[in-house]
Amino acid sequence: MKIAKTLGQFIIEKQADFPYAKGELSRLLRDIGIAAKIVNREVNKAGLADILGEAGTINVQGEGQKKLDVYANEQFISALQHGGECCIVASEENDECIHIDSEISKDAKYIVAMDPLDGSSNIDVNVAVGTIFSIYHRKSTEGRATIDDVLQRGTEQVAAGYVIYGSSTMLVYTTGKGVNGFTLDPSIGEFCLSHPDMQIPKDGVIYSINEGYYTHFPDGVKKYIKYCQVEDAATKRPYTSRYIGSMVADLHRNLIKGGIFIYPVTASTPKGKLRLVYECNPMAFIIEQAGGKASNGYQRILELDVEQLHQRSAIFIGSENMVKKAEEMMLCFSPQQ
Ligand code: P6P
Repeated sequence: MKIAKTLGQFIIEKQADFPYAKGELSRLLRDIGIAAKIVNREVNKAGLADILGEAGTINVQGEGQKKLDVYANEQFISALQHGGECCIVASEENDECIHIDSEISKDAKYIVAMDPLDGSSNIDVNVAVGTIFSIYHRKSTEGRATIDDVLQRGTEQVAAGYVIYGSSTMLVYTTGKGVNGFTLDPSIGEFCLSHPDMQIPKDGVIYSINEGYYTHFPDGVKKYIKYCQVEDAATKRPYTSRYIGSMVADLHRNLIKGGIFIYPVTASTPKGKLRLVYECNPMAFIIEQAGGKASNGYQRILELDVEQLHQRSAIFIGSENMVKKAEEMMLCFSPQQ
């Protein structure tokens, strides 16, 4: 029986893709993979261990932190602190960036921005959750890394990926040369290449949006939703509505099957809900590398100016032709102010 290539073997094999790297990015991706396996172990037994429920703390977003949120955040930060390749970490769970000043990291040149456990409100009901990460080179190699090293445009990403803790646990990532997916084989404790060269279909029949906020959506979004619901055999409409409420799970499904995910601005989230630095930018990098499209309804996500660590953005992301159609509706019915 042919053994699938492990994440570690694949990373080393692709080392040649980074002519200037001397293995640092490979080691950084390895460190993230290790933390993902540790978090996976706790997520998979969440119902058994005393790790469900509220941690009794509030994160910078003002959201109640689940115990697994806090645990996942600690595990990824620890892996990055001990791996020696990362000089500063930005996390959804922390108000400020975390500097890594250890001796082992003194020459570290990578920045990591992450959402350690996205969709955590779904943990207690056993719905798939995920980790999202984004990797940059530090802009200057002089002195200590600063917030300016973190606030870079999405186009500057060196790598991005996500882990989905679902019916199986997968790590999907890109370094700008396509997207590859690895499934965790618990029998050997390794992520194994299961989805080489992932491509999102140019068209899809799934639209993913929280229609509970319909009355608060911009007219362009309302028009697009109605477009999805109109009977038209030639374009395979009406489309199917699928919304898990876990960005990683919704986008992973659309990456494989085709589809569009929309989280627009609403009355209560006038700048959008999802965070640009550690949710929208990494997912946009991945989806574009898989042949899809990602915008805020008007501008390419990866080209948006990044001014604040926890800044939010609207996001229209997925199959290229579906995003283009939604953008047409936005241009027509909700022109950018
Ligand atoms: P709503 C989870 O809290 C999250 O950040 C994303 O994973 C998800 O897509 C979105 O929020 C769901 O938000 O308002 O539909 O519950």
